[in-house]
Amino acid sequence: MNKDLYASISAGRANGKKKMAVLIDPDKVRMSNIKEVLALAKESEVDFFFIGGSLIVNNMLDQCLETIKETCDIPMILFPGNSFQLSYKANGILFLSLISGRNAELLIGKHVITAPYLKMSPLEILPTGYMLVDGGVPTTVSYVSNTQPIPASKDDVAMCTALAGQMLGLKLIYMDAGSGAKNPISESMISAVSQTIDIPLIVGGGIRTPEKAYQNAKAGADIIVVGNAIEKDPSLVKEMAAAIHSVNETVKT
Ligand code: 1GP
Repeated sequence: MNKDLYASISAGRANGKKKMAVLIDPDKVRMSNIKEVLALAKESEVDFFFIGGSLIVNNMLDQCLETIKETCDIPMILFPGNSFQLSYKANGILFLSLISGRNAELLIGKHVITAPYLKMSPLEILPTGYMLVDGGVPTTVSYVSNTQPIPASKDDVAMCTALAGQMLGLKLIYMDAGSGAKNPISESMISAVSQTIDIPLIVGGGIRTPEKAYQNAKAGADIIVVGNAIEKDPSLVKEMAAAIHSVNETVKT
C-alpha cells in the first residue's frame, strides 16, 4: 500500500514544516469557481486538498476529483462525512474515528462496513482520531453524529482524548471546530494537544485570516485546514499558504 502521504505529513511534523490543506466541499463548490481556487492553490504550493462535506447531496465527488487532477498534482485526500463518500480517484482517505464522541457507529461501526472496500482500493489509508471541539455554533457533524463536541475551554479533555487516540494506534489527530465555526480552536488547546502527542496534528474550523492560520501553526498544528474562507474569497489562498509556510519550527520528539 502507498505510504507517501503519511511519510510527507510526518516528515513535516519532524522538520517543523507546516502544511496547508484546502477543504473542498463538492456540494458547495461551483465548478466555475474551482478553477480559480486550483490555479491559486498550485501557485501558492498548497500541500493537500481535503475533499468532503458532512452531507454530499449532489453526485459531484468524482467530477470534482477529476477537475482537480486535470489542473494540478496536489494530493487529494478524502475527508468523508459518511461511508458513501468514497472514490478511487483520490490519493488517500482520512479513515476517521470520532473519538470525541461516544457513538459506536462512528468509532468503529461504519469502519467495519467500509474496510473490505478500502482494502481493495488504491487509496492510502490514514487512520485519524477526529475530535470535534465546540466552535460556538451547532455543527452539521455534531447533529448528524449525535455527539457532543469537547467544550472549547477543556484543554485537558482534548489532551487526554488525543493521547488515547495515539495510544490506540491512530496515526493522525484532527481537531475540528466544524466548518464555518464562529470560534476557531484556541491556541492554548492546540499547543496543549500538540505537546502531548507525537503524531501529526491537523486543525481546522473557522480559520478566516492568515494571522489566525499563522498562530495555529505556531501553536503546534502541523496541517491547517481552510474551507469556508477560501470558498468566499479564493484570493485568500495565497496569503494563507504564505503565512502557514512561513512557520518553520522543529517540534520536540
Ligand atoms: C471543517 O476544518 C474544516 O471540517 C474547515 O473549516 O470551512 O470553517 O474553514 P472551515
